[in-house]
Amino acid sequence: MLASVKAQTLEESEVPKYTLPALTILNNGKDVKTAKVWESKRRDEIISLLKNEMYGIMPKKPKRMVFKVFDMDSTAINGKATRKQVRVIFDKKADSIFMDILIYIPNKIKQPVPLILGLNFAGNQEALNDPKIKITESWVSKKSKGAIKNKATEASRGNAEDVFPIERMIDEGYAAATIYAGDIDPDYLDLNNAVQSLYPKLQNRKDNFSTIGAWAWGLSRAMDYFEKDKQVDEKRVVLTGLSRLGKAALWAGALDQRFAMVISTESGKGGDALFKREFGESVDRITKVFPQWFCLNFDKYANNVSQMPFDQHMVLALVAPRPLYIGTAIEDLNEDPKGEFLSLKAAELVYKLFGFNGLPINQLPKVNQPIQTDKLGFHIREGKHGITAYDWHNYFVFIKSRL
Ligand code: GTR
Repeated sequence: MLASVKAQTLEESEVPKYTLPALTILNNGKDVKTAKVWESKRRDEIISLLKNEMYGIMPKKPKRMVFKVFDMDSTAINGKATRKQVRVIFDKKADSIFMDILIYIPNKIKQPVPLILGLNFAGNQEALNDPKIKITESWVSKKSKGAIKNKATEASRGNAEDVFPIERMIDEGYAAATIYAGDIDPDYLDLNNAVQSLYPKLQNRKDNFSTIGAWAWGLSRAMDYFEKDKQVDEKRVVLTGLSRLGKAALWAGALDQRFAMVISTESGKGGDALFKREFGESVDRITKVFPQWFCLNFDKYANNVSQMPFDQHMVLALVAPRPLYIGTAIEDLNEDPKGEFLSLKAAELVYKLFGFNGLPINQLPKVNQPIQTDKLGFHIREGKHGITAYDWHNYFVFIKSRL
């Protein structure tokens, strides 16, 4: 049984007074006045704070990693695309630990093509109703549609076509790639299994990389592959993610500057929303319901949010000066839409250091009124937690003029 969880605030009037940790003051107390000092000094300070206290430290790029293209078919999606499936074995001496990248590349484009990447919740076979996609053999949640005893089945093919619209991406001239998050690290409490088992020296450390950290690490390994794939323009890779996978996309995009753009949908606490508002999902809940997501050091903030020396505006600021879009929904109170907006609003300071615009407003915008500046995007749509055609419409507008 789960230990009792502190009640969650859904009343704006109960939001405590808080001060966000400063983005542009160095640990030695000096102001960061230029993008150069941000890049050369403050960025690293913030990254080590977030690694130590929240997401865990991360291993470097593995030396013995191998990529095996085990499927290639130029007749996919009615001849519009080439499907590739690539197995990434992180360490050739431990080949039972791998992730499979599913990639579709538009056939009409002959030069290296920009790509949209996102993790998926229950196996690559969910991404498109294409019988040639390998069904994941990794653990999947029992809640996944079609899962039997934590294994994916044929019944799950194409379940998530709306979440990550591959055919639309192909039609718009982008390659699409997806990876099952659970190939990298299954979403249950075991901080030493899957990819973490490759790094025994990190085990039992309070700053060992967590599940969200592992997913982010896996996204960077996908980028290692794209750098080698001549059909992909690795300088134009957009990272996307919904909800917990948005948390991972943001963290990967924050750390790995090879990603050209990040789009996060309703990633909430541990993603784009401010913890210090203490509105919606609490740190107490997230550390008890999902103890695998963050490193053990993070648990000490469960009922101690005011003492946190960091908050999520720092993660967003690390994406600067690259384009960043946050999408949310009015009924998704668990993720705290206002806290998602205010987090982006706080992060704009760093975009301004680089000479780019901040958001033209100070308050959460009205529903269905998207804002797009030179580098930032935000919308709050009507409806519940999830991702809709409306979200994707706005993302494509943003991507087209900024990638
Ligand atoms: C919820 C969790 C959120 C969000 C979401 C999801 O239960 O409270 O932080 O990540 O799951 O991933 O669907």
